Amino acid sequence: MRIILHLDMDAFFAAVEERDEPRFRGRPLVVGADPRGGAGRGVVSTANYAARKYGIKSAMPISEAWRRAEAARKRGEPETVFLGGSFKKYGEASERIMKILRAYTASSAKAMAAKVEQVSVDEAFADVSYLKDFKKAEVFARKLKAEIREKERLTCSVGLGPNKLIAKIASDREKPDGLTVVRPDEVMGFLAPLPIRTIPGIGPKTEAALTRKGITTIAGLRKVPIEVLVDELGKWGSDLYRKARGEDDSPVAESDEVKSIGEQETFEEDTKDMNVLAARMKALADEVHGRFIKSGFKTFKTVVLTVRFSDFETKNRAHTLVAPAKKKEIIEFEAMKLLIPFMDRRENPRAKKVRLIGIRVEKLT
Ligand code: TTP
Ligand code: MG
Repeated sequence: MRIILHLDMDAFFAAVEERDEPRFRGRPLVVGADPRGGAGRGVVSTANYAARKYGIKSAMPISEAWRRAEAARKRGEPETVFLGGSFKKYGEASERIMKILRAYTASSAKAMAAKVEQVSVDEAFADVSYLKDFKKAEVFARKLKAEIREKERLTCSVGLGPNKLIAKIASDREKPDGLTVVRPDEVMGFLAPLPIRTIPGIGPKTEAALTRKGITTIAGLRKVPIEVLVDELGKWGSDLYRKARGEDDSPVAESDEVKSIGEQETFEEDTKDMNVLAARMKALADEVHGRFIKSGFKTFKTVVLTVRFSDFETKNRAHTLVAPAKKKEIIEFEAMKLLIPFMDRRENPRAKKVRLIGIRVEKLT
């Protein structure tokens, strides 16, 4: 039996601001673009729970958030604080939290098999199967939460389940400061009443397609035969069929477990300028190749590109060559090919700026 833990910080950026600025505490707070009195462009990064009561949420246009905050103020409710955000600070807090999670997971007895996978700035999975039972895992999760609260003075929500899918859905159920445990025999009942969009991967498109058929809950989704889902949605349909039943065997992948050589660069200023990006790519490919040569490895077979947008959303794209290679030009060429879709709607539909790019080579011999 596996026991997977998913940790997600509560209203992360906003919580860091509240922590560091006592006069903001308890007030509705929005981190995002400058609202410019309602004329601002750009979006909300996040809102704390007080601001969410006004209907303000991540990715909403900042002008809309401003309107809602103003409407609340005119109703006599507390005024909302708008902040541009200090991403360096969030990044540092994130690093310290991930360190706590890693140290904590590794310091427990028999933790040799424990693995931690960071998936975003405020979110990570840990495989704690070595704890053997859910009761112990629950005690572990409580201590972990207490440690983060004490050391970092921030709250998080944790989900425990038999796989990543269930752990992830569970951590979101009792936010903020939640702890949700879903044992293997509880999985089907836990999922049944939840709305279909709770399943990671169901975006607005799939949701709309299913709602048109009258399917709104996961229990409802389970009534659809697999052939119908595959017909409608292709391969994703069969994934969905399994997810509706709480099945997921994807491993918690320790990111530095893979032998790889890589470099990354955070830009002074976020950019969408292809010329700037291409120039930095070339420099990175150079550095990576230099380290590859020094490493003593003879060939690589996979080139991986990491792109982090200004809102910290991070994507990795990899290409594995048909034959092992050793030339710098191959790294450069393959990384560029992977970067191009980030310049348009394919990988960047909201035309976000890029904060960081990274290149790494893997499958070294
Ligand atoms: P989330 O974990 O999605 O949100 P959250 O931590 O603010 O709130 P919750 O309590 O619901 O988990 O994202 C983590 C941080 O990533 C968030 O604080 C800000 C940033 N972010 C953006 O900048 N833009 C976005 O669209 C989202 C979803 C998040
Ligand atoms: Mg969060």
